Amino acid sequence: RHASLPVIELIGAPTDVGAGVRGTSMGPAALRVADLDTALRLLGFHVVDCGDLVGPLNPRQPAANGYRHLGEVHAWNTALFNAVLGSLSRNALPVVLGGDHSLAIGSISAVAQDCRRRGKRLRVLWLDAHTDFNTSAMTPSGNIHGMPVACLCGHGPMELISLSDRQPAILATEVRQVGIRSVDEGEKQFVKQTGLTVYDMRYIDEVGMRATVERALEGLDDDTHLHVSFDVDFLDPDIAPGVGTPVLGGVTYREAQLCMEMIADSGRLGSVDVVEINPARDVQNRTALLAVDLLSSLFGKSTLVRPTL
Ligand code: 5AB
Ligand code: MN
Ligand code: MN
Ligand code: MN
Repeated sequence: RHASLPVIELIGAPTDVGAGVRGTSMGPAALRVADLDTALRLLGFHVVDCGDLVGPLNPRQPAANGYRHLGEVHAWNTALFNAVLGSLSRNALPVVLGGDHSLAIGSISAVAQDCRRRGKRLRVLWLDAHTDFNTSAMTPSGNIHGMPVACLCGHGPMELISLSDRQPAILATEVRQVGIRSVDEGEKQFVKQTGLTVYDMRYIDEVGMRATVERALEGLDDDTHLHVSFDVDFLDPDIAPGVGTPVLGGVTYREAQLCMEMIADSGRLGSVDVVEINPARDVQNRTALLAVDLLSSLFGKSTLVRPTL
């Protein structure tokens, strides 16, 4: 292990209460079976597996007032908020093993609070097929995993927008979204109105992944904390079938590798969510194995010495 590298703390959050399709509660186990800890240790990191957080089971209720399982989502996010805040206060680098993407509300609320305490700037890189910018007024499903970015920006139920010490937890200008290809009608209007920076699949098609990630990471300085929220449905379902909400036309293996390598090169990575892996939809744990492969690149694994371009 290298003393200069941060300690990586793995925080399991085995829940699917924010999703419509069941099964992301098995995500942390799938990532452990795929040997995430070993992969990160091979890169020289000291890795501490903090085990799994505990929270309510999935009550399988329909949406009420535009939200499904609001109380349960709140309970999981409160536990995760505290765990991530603790990890950051130890100067560790927390990696949240989801779980559905509603967990980003708790993790990023904690990251934002820690940034304020340290006087750091925040950049959130949101890798996803979806913008996750719905509110109860526009959601087609009531599933809160479609709402975390809106909640973090202050648009959501009181219990989910007030986890951190400031409201809104983050500013829309701190977010960059990459890989987007499914946005609901009302959500689309709200994304535009808010001015979220979205690099959608068409953008990647037209300028390539390299220019896309360059722009998404533009303006990072020594004092910027970079949080990567990696929804595995960012990836094309042909290579990552184990997700609850697959969308055709996703990021290829090579594009994803380049994206992760460029983030590693930025040297600013401070925290990560790996969410929406659904082993119940997977084939021989392919999706978790792929996620581990990509996380290795995110944490600095490269094929050879980097050539000058
Ligand atoms: B994910 C949908 N927009 O709100 C909704 O996987 C899907 O965290 C949300 O990105 C997908 O229900 C949430 C149709
Ligand atoms: Mn192991
Ligand atoms: Mn998502
Ligand atoms: Mn998604």
